[in-house]
Amino acid sequence: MNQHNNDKTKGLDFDAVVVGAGFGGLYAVHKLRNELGLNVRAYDNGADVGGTWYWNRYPGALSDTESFLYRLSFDKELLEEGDWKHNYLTQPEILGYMNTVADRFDLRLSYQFNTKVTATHFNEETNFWEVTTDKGETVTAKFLVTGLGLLSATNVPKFKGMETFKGEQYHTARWPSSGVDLKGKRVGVIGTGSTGVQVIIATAPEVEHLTVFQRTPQYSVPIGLRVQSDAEKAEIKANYEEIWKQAKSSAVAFGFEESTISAVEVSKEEQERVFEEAWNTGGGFRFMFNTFSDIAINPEANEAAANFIRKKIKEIVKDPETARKLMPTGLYAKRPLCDNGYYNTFNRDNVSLVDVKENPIVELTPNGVRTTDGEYELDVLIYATGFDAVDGNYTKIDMRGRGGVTVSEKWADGPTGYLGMTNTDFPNLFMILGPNGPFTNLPPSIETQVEWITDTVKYMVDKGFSTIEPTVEAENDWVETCRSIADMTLFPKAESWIFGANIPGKKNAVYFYLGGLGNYRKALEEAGYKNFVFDHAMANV
Ligand code: FAD
Ligand code: NA7
Repeated sequence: MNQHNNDKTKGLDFDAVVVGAGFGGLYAVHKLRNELGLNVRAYDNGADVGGTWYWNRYPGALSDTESFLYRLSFDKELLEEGDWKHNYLTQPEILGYMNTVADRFDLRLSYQFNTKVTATHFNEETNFWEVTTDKGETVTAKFLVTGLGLLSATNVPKFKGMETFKGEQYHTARWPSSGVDLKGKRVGVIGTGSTGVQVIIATAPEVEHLTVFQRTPQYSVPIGLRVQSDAEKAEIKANYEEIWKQAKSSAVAFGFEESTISAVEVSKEEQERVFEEAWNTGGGFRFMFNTFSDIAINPEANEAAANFIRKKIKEIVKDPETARKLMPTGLYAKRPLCDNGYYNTFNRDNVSLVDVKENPIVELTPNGVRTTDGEYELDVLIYATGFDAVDGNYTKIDMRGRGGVTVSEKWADGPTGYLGMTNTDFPNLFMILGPNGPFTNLPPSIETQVEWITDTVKYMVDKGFSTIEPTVEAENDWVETCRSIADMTLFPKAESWIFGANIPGKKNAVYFYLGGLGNYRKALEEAGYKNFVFDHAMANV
């Protein structure tokens, strides 16, 4: 398409720049370059493909989506050839899969790795994006597609004395590819979210002593990790068409039907039976959404689920004081966790738990971590402290739209995205998993968005449009829709990254569309292009 032969394309280096080499970026390069025939340049600051799974190499890193659904569905042969050992995927398996995808569709050809995009400016005279990297290069492109990752910008708390600590310090999402030798060492882990839980379980058997610094106790259920037989995999593959259809029309896209039965309308015995069955099957999303319809909505139903998990913690953890500290008291309304033996790990002699709400961390010393109740000597300190989710990587870029407005200014009251992909003032910007996008098992949502983006780019090319941007009213309405759906749930009442509550000073806002993937796909279909302005300048003449 990029012919450089008329005024509209004069000075244009690429039809599209894609940022990111995770599921989103890779699929976008494939669709735009291999299917639409566009001239595409792509960047990632990692040394190779993988995104999340390139960076998160910490011990125990595991998907919490089941293996058969944590992949792309668009290519039948790729699906057919897919293989896995267990019903959940380890980080090396997922990274291997991303490499297969990259090789199969020659995607590396379009990438510059080890290259960070530092600035993206929309030029209103040319209608091109000017994309600058940390290598000092600036290129122009008509379309800017960002697959920057929603759990990608790391959150490293700033403790006094961090630079004085003589041991090693690692954030789980910047784990060295050469690995870290933890054998026989005194290791500390700060954080007990999904990542902390995994790293704690995996490192405990290896280290001399593990000290877990917990701020908020977690509700976690068993993951139900087991080997999947060839026969089971063959059956899944034989039914893949139906399976993907169901996932894409469901709410959370985790491969099960969400329950339609209210927990508060059944007897206590029936509640207990259903929870016990889900506990034995495994899976965090299954426990929250496959058991009853109202756990994330109705405080009474939520308390029934929470109580069941608390009872299990009491049964599993032998030391009553440790069990007390591990016992969550608030709502069960963060991203639902699952694990492969978390609470049981605290029965080990070499694992101890420090409650840093009761005894806050005062500082890091040359020898370890000092809390208000004493000093914990460590050789290695692991930060499992999560991410500046959703907009964290956007605000790190000097991203400017119409009138030079920066994305940080535009999102001062919380980030916004019409349909989770587009933004007023930022024409021809397409965000994959941008703000106000679906909260689900993510590959099917990523596919949905990349396919919409590709269709839209094609539509513009076919019609000869230079720019697209949503109307202000449409964006406001969408954000309002996201807010009202969120307010029907209990999620905003629990402090977590889902609402930006995990980062000190971050705006507590609605970062997701919690209406489910099926409804999101319907919303995309119904919206069409009626809420977009094409060729803004002409429209305003
Ligand atoms: P990412 O995979 O995050 O890729 C974004 C890439 O963009 C990164 O490589 C990043 O370095 C690069 N980038 C960002 N900014 C720039 C820049 N300025 N310049 C150049 N490059 C840049 N989701 C699920 O659905 N199920 C799961 O089981 C699951 N498990 C997870 C486990 C962990 C430990 C984590 C951290 C996340 C998990 N997720 C899971 C969420 C996961 O992030 C998504 O499923 C998916 O991998 C996101 O893909 P992506 O392409 O959108 O972004
Ligand atoms: P999370 O879920 O944000 O968890 C981060 C953990 O780190 C959580 O326990 C936090 O406690 C803790 N934390 C954060 N900052 C501090 C400070 N300053 N002091 C003590 N403890 C702290 O991130 P994860 O990486 O585990 O998971 C994110 C998603 O990635 C997950 O949902 C999966 O989808 C993959 P808090 O609870 O805030 O009190």
